[in-house]
Amino acid sequence: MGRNWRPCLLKPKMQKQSYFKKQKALIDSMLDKILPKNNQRPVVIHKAMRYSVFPGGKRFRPLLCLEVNKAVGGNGKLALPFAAAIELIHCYSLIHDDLPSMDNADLRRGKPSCHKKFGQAIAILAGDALLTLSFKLMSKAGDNTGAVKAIEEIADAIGTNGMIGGQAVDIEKKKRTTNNMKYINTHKTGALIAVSAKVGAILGTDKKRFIDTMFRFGQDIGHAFQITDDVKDNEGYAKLVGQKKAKEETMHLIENAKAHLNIFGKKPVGLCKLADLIINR
Ligand code: GRG
Repeated sequence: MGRNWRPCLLKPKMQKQSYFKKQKALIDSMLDKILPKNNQRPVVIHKAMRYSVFPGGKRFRPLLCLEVNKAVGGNGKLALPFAAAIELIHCYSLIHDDLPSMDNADLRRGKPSCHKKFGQAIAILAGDALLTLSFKLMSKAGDNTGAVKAIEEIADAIGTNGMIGGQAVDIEKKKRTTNNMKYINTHKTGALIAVSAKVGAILGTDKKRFIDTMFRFGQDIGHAFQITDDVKDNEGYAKLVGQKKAKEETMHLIENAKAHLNIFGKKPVGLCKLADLIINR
C-alpha cells in the first residue's frame, strides 16, 4: 500500500495552489464582503472573526460545493454565497474545537488559535458570530426552493445529528470501538464535507439521481478526510486499526468516491483533484 499512498501525478503543492486559484479568490472575496470590517464596533469581536477566517486554509469545503455545482450544470451564482457560508461554519467549528475545554490547541493554521490571541470568551463569541453570519449569508439567496432546502440540509449536517453529534461522542471519550470511531469521523468531520457536495448539487440541479450521487461522493471523501487526519497524527481510527489498514480504507473510499463520478460520463477534473487532495494535503 505504501507505494500507492500518493497516487496523484501532480506535485502536492501544485495541486493545492494552482488549479483552484480563481475559485478561491471568489470565495475569499465573498467572505471579505460579508464579514464586518476590523474597525467596526465592537472592534474586538470583528477582529477575532476576521483573524479566524483569513488568510484561511485550503477552502476545501467551499471549493467542493462550487465544483459539484459546476459538475451538475449550475452556474455558481447561487452556490457561491453558500460556499462562503460553509467556510464560515468550518471556521467556527475550528475556533470552538481549539478551545481548552475541547481539543486545547494553541495553534491553528500556523498562528495562535483564536482563544490564545483573544481570550476564551471572545473566541467563543467569534465562533458563535461566524455561525450566525453564515445563516444570514445563506438567507440572502431568497425564497428559491433549492436555497431553502440547502439551508435545511446544512442545519441538519452541523447539528446534533451531524457535526456537533460527532464532536459530543468524541468528547465523551467512550471506549474506542471501530463503530464509535466511524460514527465520530463521519459526523464530526464528514457531515460538513458531505453536505458541501450535496448543497452544491441541490443548487445546480433538481435531478435527484445527481443530488444523491453527489451526496455519496461527499460522504466518501468526508470519511476519507478524517481517516487521513488520524493517520497523520496516528490517532483515533488509525491508532485503533493500525496505519496500514487505515490507509487502505482511505484509498478504498477515494476510489469509491471517484466511481460515483461515472454518473457524468467524463469525470469532472475539479472533483477528481479534490478527492486526490485529501491524501496529498
Ligand atoms: C466544536 C461544534 C464543534 C465542532 C467541532 C469539525 C470539528 C467539530 C472539529 C474539527 C476539528 C478537527 C481539527 C478535525 C480534524 C479534521 C481537520 C484536519 C480539520 C481541519 O480542516 P482542514 O484541513 O483545515 O480543511 P483548513 O485550515 O485547510 O481549513
